[in-house]
Amino acid sequence: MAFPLQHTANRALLLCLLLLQGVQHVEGHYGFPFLLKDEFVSERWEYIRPTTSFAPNFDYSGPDSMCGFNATKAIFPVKTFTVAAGSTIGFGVSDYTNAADESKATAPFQSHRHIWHQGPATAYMSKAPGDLNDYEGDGDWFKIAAVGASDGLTWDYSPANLRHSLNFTIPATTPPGKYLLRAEHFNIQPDYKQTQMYINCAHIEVTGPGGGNPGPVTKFPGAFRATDPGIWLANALWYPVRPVEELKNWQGAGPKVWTG
Ligand SMILES: *[C@@H]1O[C@H](CO)[C@@H](O)[C@H](O)[C@H]1NC(C)=O
Ligand SMILES: *[C@@H]1O[C@H](CO)[C@@H](O)[C@H](O)[C@H]1NC(C)=O
Ligand SMILES: [Cu+2]
Repeated sequence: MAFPLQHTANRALLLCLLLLQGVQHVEGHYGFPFLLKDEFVSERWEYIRPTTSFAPNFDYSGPDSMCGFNATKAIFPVKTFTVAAGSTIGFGVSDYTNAADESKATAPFQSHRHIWHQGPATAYMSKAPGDLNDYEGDGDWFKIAAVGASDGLTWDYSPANLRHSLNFTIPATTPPGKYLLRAEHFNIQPDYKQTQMYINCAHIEVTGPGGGNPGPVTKFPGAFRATDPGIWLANALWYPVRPVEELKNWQGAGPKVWTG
């Protein structure tokens, strides 16, 4: 569940959503086990490196900050999705299943599900020297997206917008090769070390002419800390949100976005 403070402030919205959707959504946590591209919808854990839990991740500086819980190594091999540089792919959301270990769940994508918490999203990429299933993500990472609040009022990814996926565009000049693509949604909190992270990584092979020189680069763990501006916002906004440039121009922590 989210934190009581937020639930108090969000009670009207929450009640409204629960009434609309029945009671399945009482838990609020989620993961991104599906890969979406145009009309294509993957199976669960077909291209996404499995994680064992969809609980909120507070491990900002540990190994699980890379690709989620127990995903430093591939728990089991997944396929690599081929995508042309310049195109957009999505990470489809799933609520908790009833599996004790989420990597064992098999239920298909449900497009009426949506990302439950409000907050920004980021994406990073790291090129694998060989097979992605053998890659532990210890190479360089660069950031390709930071999605905040484009209207300066509400996070683009908020329950009110009923988004079923996090969508990111692979920069057009990304050098061809095999990459871990790390997607992250934050439930930003005003309290130190209370921001929730929801992270998954896809295995992708980028095709195209390349030509870009991605950077600046960073490492996982280590790209950002719980204390960094943008991870913990002392003035984090609840509903109703107010317009502040800080929110509109949210860039998150970690390196600057490389757009190719
Ligand atoms: C995200 O991408 C998926 C798959 O291409 C698409 O179905 C969905 O409409 C996209 N969402 C947004 C908000 O663009
Ligand atoms: C990570 O995997 C271990 C071993 O399977 C398991 O005991 C632990 O609960 C997992 N961690 C999470 C957060 O799911
Ligand atoms: Cu929650």
